Amino acid sequence: MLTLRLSLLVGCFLGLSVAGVVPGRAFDRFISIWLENQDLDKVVADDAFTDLKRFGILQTRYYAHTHPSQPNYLAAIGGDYWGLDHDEVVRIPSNVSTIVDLLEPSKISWRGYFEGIPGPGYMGKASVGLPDNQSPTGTWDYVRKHNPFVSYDSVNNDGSRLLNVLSFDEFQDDFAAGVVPQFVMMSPNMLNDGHNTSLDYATNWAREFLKPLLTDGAFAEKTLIQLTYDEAEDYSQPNRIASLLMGNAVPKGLWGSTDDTFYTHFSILSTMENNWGLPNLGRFDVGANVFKLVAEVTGYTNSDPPNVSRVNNSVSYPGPLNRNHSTKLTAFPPPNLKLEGAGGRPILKEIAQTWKSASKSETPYDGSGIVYDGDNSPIYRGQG
Ligand SMILES: *[C@@H]1O[C@H](CO)[C@@H](O)[C@H](O)[C@H]1NC(C)=O
Ligand SMILES: *[C@@H]1O[C@H](CO)[C@@H](O)[C@H](O)[C@H]1NC(C)=O
Ligand SMILES: *[C@@H]1O[C@H](CO)[C@@H](O)[C@H](O)[C@H]1NC(C)=O
Ligand SMILES: *[C@@H]1O[C@H](CO)[C@@H](O)[C@H](O)[C@H]1NC(C)=O
Ligand SMILES: CC(=O)N[C@H]1CO[C@H](CO)[C@@H](O)[C@@H]1O
Repeated sequence: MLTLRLSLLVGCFLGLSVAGVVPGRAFDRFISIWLENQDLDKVVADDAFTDLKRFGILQTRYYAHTHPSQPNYLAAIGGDYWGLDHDEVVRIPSNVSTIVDLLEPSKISWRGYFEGIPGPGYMGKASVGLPDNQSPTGTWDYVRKHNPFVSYDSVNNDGSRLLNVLSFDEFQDDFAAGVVPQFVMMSPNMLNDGHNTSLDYATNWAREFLKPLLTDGAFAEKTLIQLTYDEAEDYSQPNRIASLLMGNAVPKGLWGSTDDTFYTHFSILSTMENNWGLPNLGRFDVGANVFKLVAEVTGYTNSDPPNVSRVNNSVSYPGPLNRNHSTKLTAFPPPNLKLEGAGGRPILKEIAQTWKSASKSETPYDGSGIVYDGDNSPIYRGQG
């Protein structure tokens, strides 16, 4: 009798907690955790990373977009980095959409968590963390350049969206309460992410941080956890980074395996679109390969970009945020309104509406998956 009552109670509780979770085709939640500035070959030789690798899929052909950090973070949620080649404060106009615009109409919850951010939606360039939050030198350990959300006016002009840009303390609260949102991007502070420390400092931090997230029953829903790097360290080599997929959405049979599909941070967007059948942004999200463990479930076909042997991604291509005047373009390019993305859907209706007047304008986005960099600039063509 007591057992029955208990299980009824548990049933009710679970019923409540999962209400509102939008099921995905291969996972119900995605958490991407970003470390800083390491080359793939060094990361895979590291002890703590090797330890974690036993619980996940190592993506061996994952390329960051450019140097330095900031454009890589922006690319992962916006489908472009607009030629950005620096880490200073930037603002991207409100008519440029992000993953947030794709998730919200589908009622998929999201949050960004940034260690040491002094308050929700904080827009300052940097901040000293709280005393209990590791700031031994009293120097900056939260930095805006590792938080892409607040640079998009479509997020920072909207108070309710800013309230989703929180600290690691709030992540721990959400985790304890079983209410971590369905799309999460998080950056540790400048010490824990390895920026001001070292490769093994960051991987040891990551191993400790991930332990509770990887235990059985840590999440009630299928959760995919990505541990990735913003960019490689060596600017003279192609920008190849390590990315590891873990969590209870990874079948045990794939633990310790590798995935040799070609990816960039735009693949985060195409993977979300594919998993939840979302519309697209009409930018470089369209044509980016979908994480293989998802593509295999949905039947999505990945392919290498046509110029794969030339991919270098060490210098930013031209764009409105480039400070190199010879490669500066003035306008943010219009999205291509006519592409179908990995979600099997056209561009988001609201984006098409906003950019209607530019529907005849040329755009660099053609859905081909070609990778561009400073030595291989995007080509503007008619939409179609
Ligand atoms: C990290 O290094 C930067 C310089 O690259 C410095 O401005 C900042 O104060 C340092 N932060 C910490 C927490 O050491
Ligand atoms: C990649 O680009 C950088 C910067 O232009 C250059 O120094 C380097 O030689 C290139 N590497 C390769 C392998 O092409
Ligand atoms: C600026 O762009 C030009 C043309 O692409 C290139 O040759 C030059 O190396 C760039 N300078 C810097 C500082 O990136
Ligand atoms: C998008 O916003 C920019 C900056 O405010 C503006 O210059 C441009 O005309 C806008 N484009 C469209 C199609 O709304
Ligand atoms: C199809 C395509 O974009 N090819 C490009 C691949 O990259 C090289 C140089 O990086 C370009 O010269 C090609 O045009």
